[in-house]
Amino acid sequence: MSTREIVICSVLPYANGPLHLGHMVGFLQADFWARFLRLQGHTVWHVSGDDAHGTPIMLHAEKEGLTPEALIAQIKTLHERDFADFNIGFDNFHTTHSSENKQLTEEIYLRLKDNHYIFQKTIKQAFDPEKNMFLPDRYVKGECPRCHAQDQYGDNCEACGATYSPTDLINPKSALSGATPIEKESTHFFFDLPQFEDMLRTFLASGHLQTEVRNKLNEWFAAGLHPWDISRDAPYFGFEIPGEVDKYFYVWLDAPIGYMASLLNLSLRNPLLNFPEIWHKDSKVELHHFIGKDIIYFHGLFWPAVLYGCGYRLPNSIFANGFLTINGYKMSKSRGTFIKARTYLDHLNPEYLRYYFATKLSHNIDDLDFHTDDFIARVNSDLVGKFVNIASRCAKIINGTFDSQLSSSLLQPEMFNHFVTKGKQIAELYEHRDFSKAMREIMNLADEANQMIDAQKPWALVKDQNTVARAQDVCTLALNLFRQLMIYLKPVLPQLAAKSEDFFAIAPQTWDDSEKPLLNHRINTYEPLLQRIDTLKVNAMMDAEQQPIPTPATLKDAKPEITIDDFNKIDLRVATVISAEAVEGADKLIKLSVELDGHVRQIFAGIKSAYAPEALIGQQVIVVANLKPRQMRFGLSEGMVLCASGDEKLYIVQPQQPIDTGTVVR
Ligand code: B3M
Ligand code: ZN
Repeated sequence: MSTREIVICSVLPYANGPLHLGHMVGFLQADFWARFLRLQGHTVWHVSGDDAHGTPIMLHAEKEGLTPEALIAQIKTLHERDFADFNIGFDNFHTTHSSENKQLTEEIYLRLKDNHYIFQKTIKQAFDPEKNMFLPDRYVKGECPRCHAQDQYGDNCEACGATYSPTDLINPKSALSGATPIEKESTHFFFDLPQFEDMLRTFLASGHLQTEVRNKLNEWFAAGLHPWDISRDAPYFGFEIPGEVDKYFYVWLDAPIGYMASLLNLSLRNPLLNFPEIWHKDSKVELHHFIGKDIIYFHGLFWPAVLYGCGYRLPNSIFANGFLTINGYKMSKSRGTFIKARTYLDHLNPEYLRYYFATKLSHNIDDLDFHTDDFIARVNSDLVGKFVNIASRCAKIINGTFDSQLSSSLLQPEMFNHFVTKGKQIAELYEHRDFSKAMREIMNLADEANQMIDAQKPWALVKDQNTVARAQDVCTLALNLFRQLMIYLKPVLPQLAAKSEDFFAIAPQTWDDSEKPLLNHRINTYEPLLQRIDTLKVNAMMDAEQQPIPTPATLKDAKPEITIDDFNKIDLRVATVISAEAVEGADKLIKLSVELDGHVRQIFAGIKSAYAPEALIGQQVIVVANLKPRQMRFGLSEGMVLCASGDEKLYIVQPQQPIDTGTVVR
């Protein structure tokens, strides 16, 4: 087999906050692939880095009282720690705010300019006169011009889906200062994407994209390609455009160049990596991108066009993944489904998640669900119940009865060879990034190994002098099958594989080692390789992300907290107002007679500012029926009418008629 040189670029996460489990989907999938290819003997360079520029990061730093440089340095440390603890084996994790990226971005810009792919145009944009800056679309809010929903962003309406520009909003406001934005002109630099249409269509047809990705790109072709604004005005956190004043490169121009920068930075330390050769038009080095499905436009159109416009090579593939939901819900902080990578690591072994994602990842861009019950069941049943079980059942016999010595021949070589043959299929599934199918094949083989052990019953064979030798052969076969499966799982479970290699007292295995049996060899004493997932730990992880319910104390003019027992003392009843009149000498009071359960009661209510007495007659209200009657200056008040305040106004609380359950469809 000829070896390949392969560059894998994992998406660059924004240096604007912690990583969450949704991020890990793409990184883990790229890591599985990288580790698989390395096991196959190929040379792999897996790189990523933080995406450090742009307005949100600048404003975030400002809010924290930090320089953007300090913020992105802090976040990079956190990101790197999360990656290391999830065993994501990057060859380099760099940052777009680096000298390499500045140099490359400037070079690329100048090349594109020389090649007439850049033009200038004066455009009008929303400008915040208080903050003294141009406002990105997301920082202008106002009323949707189509459906009139309030508080919509400047680029599209979440209520009706309309897309527009911030200047179309009715009554627009700056989300930063609340000021009404003005329109201001500014000269911007545009990358002339439409010039690349033919080349992009050819790229698209090249067959290295997932069907869904290709369909998306085709939609964009149909809608027509537009020039791309690659500049932003000061203040901005990014690289200044050479030769211009107060103009910066838009974060999305220098972000993908960050892949190159990460490789360039790595090449400074690693002489085996030939940086110019990677980017050469006729490069033999493979280039693969792993991205989220929300950024296909940038990677499927802009990035290949930028590379091509500079005379560089194109990517071999752009592999997009879907989003992660948690127990069926979108990730949301308020719902407690925003699970940070660190929170997971605080409670659970990273290999559980690595395996679980592997069982869910296929070749398409469908969303995947982290379902906690399913997660626990899958990992416990597959990894502990099937896979590790093979070793634990047989290792103890070899350790205890045979002085840890494996037999010198295989009991059923055909079974071992069958696993070799299956290994080739599994390798193909890995190659095509069909991880879930690969996991299924591996677990089918684990079932076969367990069935063989069940049929042979080594624990019984070992008790009889006439069969004891066979027990050693059965366990030797079983442990060899386990070792093959361990190699097949190694891209996904590097830690478990390393522990197993220690147990076998063998060097780190490569894929090919699965074809050679391990015989006449002394193994180490078996130690449990993996614990079952403890449900309590999963619950603790979920609890850790629950947002505290706002206590009444955080409300304006709040009263002290009461318990449910306090509340249960209150007897609430529906009553009907039968008469209502103003009280002479009291500005706020209305004297009400209400009918409650066949009795009439008199209640004085301080609601005159909000209601005309006559409007209340015939209305249903809710009364605190067990309030101790109070003698007031104007008479006895025998209860209280429930009112609530909201929007600075006062409202009486009224019962809503129950739904007729006979017509409810469930
Ligand atoms: N930082 C968006 C994201 O994290 C952006 C990707 C850049 S990749 C060059 O999904
Ligand atoms: Zn709308």
